[in-house]
Order: sequence, then C-alpha cells, then structure tokens
Amino acid sequence: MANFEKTFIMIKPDAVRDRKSGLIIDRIERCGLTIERMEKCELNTELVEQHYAHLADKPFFGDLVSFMTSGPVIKMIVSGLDAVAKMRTLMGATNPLDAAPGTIRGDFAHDVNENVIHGSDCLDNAQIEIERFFGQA
Ligand code: IDP
Ligand code: MG
Repeated sequence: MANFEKTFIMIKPDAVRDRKSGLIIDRIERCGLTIERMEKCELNTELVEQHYAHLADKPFFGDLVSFMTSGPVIKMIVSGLDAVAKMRTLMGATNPLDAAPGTIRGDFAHDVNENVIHGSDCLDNAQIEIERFFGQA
C-alpha cells in the first residue's frame, strides 16, 4: 500500500548555476509529487559536514564539501505517495555513468560528485534532513 510521505530534496550548486532548476522541478511535479516548501540558499561548511557525516572518511569528502558550498542550492520539501522512493527512482543512480537515461542524473549530471540533486534515502533520514534544513515544521 502506498503511503503519503515527505522527503527532503536539494538541487545542487551545479544545476542551479547551469539554470536547470526549472527543468528538474518540472520533472518532480510531472510524476504527481508536490513542492511543499522551496528556498534558494547558500549552505555553510558546518551544515554540509553534518549532512554528509556518513561520508567523512571518504577520500572525496573535501571535494564534496567544497562543491556543496560553491554556490546557492535550492532546498525543498516534496510530498506525495511513496515520495521518498519515488524521488530516488526519478533521480537515478549516484554515479551518472550508471544513471538510466530519463532519470534526472542520467539526463543532467556528468560527474559523480557534481551530480545535480540530493534526495533522502529513507523515511527516517527524510525527517532528520527536513528538520536539519527547515527546522521544526
Ligand atoms: P546519494 O546522493 O545518491 O544518496 P551518497 O552515497 O549518499 O549518494 O553520496 C552523497 C554524495 O556524495 C553524492 O550524491 C555525490 O555528490 C558524492 N559522492 C558519492 N560518491 C562519490 C564518489 O565516489 N566520488 C565523488 N563524489 C561522490
Ligand atoms: Mg545519500
């Protein structure tokens, strides 16, 4: 049975810089999901390090933090039936080389670090990330 869910989505600095935000938002709405909240903002290093803490021991962590603080992002709360899994499917694989054509990363991303979009990977993390980026709703 499908459940109504909210998930945390972020259009990353590469896509904002390349003016792909509108195309990406269009894809989210086309599959029946709703943008509940949306704001353009710049992230500080501390917030990015917290958000990606599970990757702190990876060799690319420094590049990831630099990239995510390199320019504005557009953060969103997206809702709908099975919104968490639906957004992960719509986004495609983390590495654009593996992301299927027709997915957001498959069509817009060219680099495993600069890969256009973030989406929560499970319902528990969606709640944590919504609170981290938007505060208590
Ligand atoms: P996800 O964004 O698909 O959930 P995660 O494994 O949570 O993937 O990684 C978070 C982010 O870290 C990725 O979206 C990407 O920006 C970056 N990243 C992941 N793996 C690599 C890598 O092997 N090289 C460079 N950057 C990576
Ligand atoms: Mg992840």
